[in-house]
This record gives sequence, C-alpha cells and structure tokens, in this order.
Amino acid sequence: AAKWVVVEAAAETTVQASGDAGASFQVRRVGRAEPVLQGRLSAPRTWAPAGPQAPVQLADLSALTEPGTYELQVDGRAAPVRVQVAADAYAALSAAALKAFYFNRASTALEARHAGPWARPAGHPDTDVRVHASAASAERPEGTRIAAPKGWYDAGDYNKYIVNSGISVYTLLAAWEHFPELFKAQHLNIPETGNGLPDLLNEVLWNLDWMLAMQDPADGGVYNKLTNLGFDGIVMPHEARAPRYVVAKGTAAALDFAAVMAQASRVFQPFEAQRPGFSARLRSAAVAAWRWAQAHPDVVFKNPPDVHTGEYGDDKLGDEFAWAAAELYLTTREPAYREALALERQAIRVPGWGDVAGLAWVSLAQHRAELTPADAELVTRQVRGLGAELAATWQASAYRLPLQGADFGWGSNAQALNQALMLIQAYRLDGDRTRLDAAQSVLDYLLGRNPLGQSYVTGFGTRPPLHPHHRPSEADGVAAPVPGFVVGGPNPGRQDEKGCPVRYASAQPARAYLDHACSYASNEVAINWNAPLVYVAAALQALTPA
Ligand code: G3I
Ligand code: 9MR
Repeated sequence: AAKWVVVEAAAETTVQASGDAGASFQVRRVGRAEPVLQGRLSAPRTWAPAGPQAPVQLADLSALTEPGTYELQVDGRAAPVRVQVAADAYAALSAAALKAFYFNRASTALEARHAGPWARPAGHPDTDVRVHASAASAERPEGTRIAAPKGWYDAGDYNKYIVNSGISVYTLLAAWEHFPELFKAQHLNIPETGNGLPDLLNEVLWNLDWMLAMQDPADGGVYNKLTNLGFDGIVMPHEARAPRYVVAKGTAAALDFAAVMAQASRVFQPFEAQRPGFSARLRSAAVAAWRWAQAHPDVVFKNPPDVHTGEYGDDKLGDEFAWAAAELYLTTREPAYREALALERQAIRVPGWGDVAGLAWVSLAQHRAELTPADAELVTRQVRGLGAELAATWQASAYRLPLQGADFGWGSNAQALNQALMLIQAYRLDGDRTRLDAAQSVLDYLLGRNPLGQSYVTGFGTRPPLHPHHRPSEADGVAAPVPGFVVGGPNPGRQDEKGCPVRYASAQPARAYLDHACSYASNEVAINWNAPLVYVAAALQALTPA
C-alpha cells in the first residue's frame, strides 16, 4: 500500500517573503508546463528566534498527493524549490541515521564492503583500561586493568559515556518496540546483517556489550565513562593511543544503565535462540545497578581535576530514578518499582540526556495496556497534554515549528527531534493528525526549511553540512563527511568561537550556526542526537497514512 510521506507532511514549505502578501505560487511536475497546484502564500511574518529581519510566508502543499518530483515556483522569484512526494521518502534517511552508529563503532575496523570510502582501521581496543583513582575500590584498586571494548564513540570525540549512551540506546530500542515491522525489513549492510537479528538490534548490541562491561561486578555500581584524560587531537581512531580510564561510579550512570538494561531485557526476550540467557543477564544487571543507586542516591558526577573530557554532569536525579523505576516496573511487574516511580508526582517534559523523565512516559504509554486503568488514563492525559502544547506552538509559528527561542542551546537540533518524538507519542495515542504534521515539520526544518536554508544532516537535504566536528570526517582524507549524522545545530552560546578562524553566521538563536570543523558547539555530531533522528524518520515512514 502506498503511503505518501512527504505530501501532507511537507504540508507547508516556507519561502522568503517577496513582500507582497498573498503572492501566488504554482507547483509543476519537473519538466511540465501546466501547474498541478496553485495557491496563495500566507501573509509575511517574522519568527522571533530568527531575528527581526526576513519575514517568511507559507505555501500549503497538502493537496499534493500524487508521487513525483515537483517544482514550486513563487511569482517574481527566479529559483524554483524542489519538492519530492514519495511513499518511502524517509526510508533512506532513517537507514543512514542508524548506519551512522556503525560508522562510530569503537574497537573495530570498518571494512570497505560495509563502509565504502569511509573504511578505516580499528582503533581503541579498550581491552586494557585503567581504573582511575576516582573509581578505585577494594576489589579494583587504582590502576587495575579491565576490559571494556566495543561501544560507540560518543560524538566527534572518541570517548564513551554511560549517561549519554543511556538515552541513545533507549531511543533506538523504543523505535524497535514501536515500529518492529519497519526494522525487520531494514538491511543496513553492517557485518552482522543476515544473522537472524534485525540490524537495529545488531547495532544496539555493539553498545550494550560495552555498557555491561562498565558495571562493577562486585557491587553493581556503574562507571560514568571510559575516556582519555583529555580530548584527542584531530586524528583517525587507530592513531589515537592515549591511555584509557574508567572514571568514578555515579548515581545517574547507574540509573540510566538500569533503565536501559531493563528495557533491553524486554526487547531481547523473544531472541533467546540467538542470544541464550542474554535477556535474564540484562535483567540482573538492571536490578544490581538499581540497588547500587538506592544505596548511593546522590553521587553526582563531576570531572576529577585531571580529567578534561565530556562531563554529562547532572545534579537533578529525580528524573533518572523515575525512568529506571518505570522500566524496571514494566519489565519485572514488581509493585516496589511502581511505588518508587511515584507516577502522580512526575511531570512530563521533552527529554534530553540530563532530563530523562519523558522517557518514562514514552515507555508507559507504549505499555499502557499493562497498567491499571487509572495509571493508563494518567499517562494518556499527560502525553496528550504535552503533544497539545507543542502543537499549539507549531501552529502559531511563522516557520510552523514547535521550537521556541529557549530551545536554542547546545544540540538544538536534537531538542527539535525530541519534541517531534513526543508529538509522535501523542499522535499514537489520539490519532490527531496535526501532531504528526508538527513532527514532520521538524524533519522539514532539519533538511533545509530553516532561516539559513541549509540542511543539518550530512549527505541529505538542501546544502548539507560539509565540515562537521567529527574526528573521522576531518581526518580521513575523504572529501564528503560520513553520511547520516545530524549536527548539533544553531547555538547562540557559541562556546567555541574563540578557537574558530571564521565567525558564526549570526548571533540570533536560529542562525547561530557555523559549518566549520572548529565548531564543536554548533557542528558536532553525537549519538544522543542521531537516535531521535532514527526514531522520527522511521515513525513518519511507518505512521503516515496512505
Ligand atoms: O542546565 C543549564 C540550564 O539551566 C541553562 O538555562 C542553560 C542556558 O545555556 O544551560 C544549561 O546547561 C547547558 C548544558 O549543556 C545542559 O543542557 C550548558 O549551557 C551547555 O554548555 C551544555 O552543553 C553540553 C556540552 O557537552 C558541554 O558540556 C551539551 O548538552 C552536551 O550535549 C555536550 O556533550 C558533548 C560531550 O561533553 C563530549 N562529547 C561530545 C558531546 C557533544 O558535543
Ligand atoms: O572535541 C571536543 C568535543 O567533542 C566536545 O564536545 C567539546 C566540548 O567539551 O570539546 C571539544 O574539544 C575541544 C576542547 O574542548 C578545547 N580545545 C579544542 C578541542 C576541539 O578540537
């Protein structure tokens, strides 16, 4: 059955205003003279995050339903805008976004038959990792060597962080839990393809195996990160040979670990034949980490003085407790976790690495049939409420976006994607099509419908980024960056500007972006930013009605 994904979805496209309200537009099939659609642009309006200049107008393309490639022409404007209408418009994007995780694998060579021009030798075996002073215990004194290979590099750097792995793995496994049919049919051409497991699960296993090794078997505690003492230079993985350390156990790491292991235990349960005993092992790992966190409820992570890599520091732990309790409850059905969850006291918010409460609501909504009627009602109300709020912002915005000024910080593109992810949860509960359209608007934005007229996903959309802050993309000698990565995006904080030879486009929130490898504050890639891209692209593919 055909599904016309881009159509109602790319329902609106923004074009720079020509000044005359109500100018008309025409849509033609490429190479044809007669228009298939004509309409009038909405009145010009400005969008606060983009600054006072350059008002925009909307062209409503929702009537365009026949597959094909079209050109949108606005009166008085020379260059037409290309519009694609296709049943599988997001299939390649969602697959590439997932394959990006393969490209960021630690401890393995990428073979040309899987990686094409981005093939590279193995780096970071992580089989001889030092226990840092901050992580020393009786069983593992400072300097003890442990092995914790595999996993994904976090981002443009080569370190591996449990907190950020938590939300990333969760989001990918949620995509699997919500849209299994789509992922069963997806072949990524990774080394495991064809082994009887879907490739999404194959890819996630690469990181789960690493995460399991980050738990101290003696007490269930989980180290925050596996890292160098300082960031590597701009070199390929196999050229980066600085000593590696596991650093300090912490409460957030233990809880994020517990949540993901509990979720993964559910997910891998039907795959007992492929991985005997794995589901049970994940479940025990989750319970042990939860117990550690209960005994150590306020161990906030701060970088020790000699460690200068990413911190992912978070001193608000209530949301981590709630999320872990929710996942453990859904997996074990033990009432103690439902009590610890204290659902009535939890707020719902758009999730991010430091605020994971939203993930609990996503899981509870997915499994609401297993909840008491009162809990199911509360979950439905809360998720729909957040969806309504985001959709109202979308409806009122000149760019038709849920994003507002305050959303523009480090990783604003992922903030937008996580808004889309929450809108999709609302749509899955109530079928209100505006929620799905609002989510699609976020993809339109990321692929080029934004004040800079540029895509934020490598290899996709209009004028994609060419110089992401991603060490392999910078050091591999290949002109094109590794494809399928969303970059952090506009960030008025511009924390990197001192070290950059060129200036940002602007200081306005939605324009504060720089496509230069120096720009780790606006142009880095990261696993927690790519995971919701996988989710949202897959969801639109799976959910857009025929
Ligand atoms: O929490 C405050 C909030 O209260 C305040 O209103 C807001 C105003 O700017 O700032 C918030 O803090 C921000 C924090 O992220 C939490 O979102 C900081 O300004 C911001 O600088 C910080 O950025 C983080 C960045 O590391 C620097 O620590 C990003 O979220 C995080 O994604 C990024 O992660 C890095 C890793 O450390 C290393 N690997 C690459 C990765 C991606 O760049
Ligand atoms: O490459 C690092 C990136 O992954 C981090 O997100 C960022 C912020 O912690 O830091 C980058 O490393 C820079 C360092 O902080 C300052 N000197 C330049 C480094 C980039 O080459």
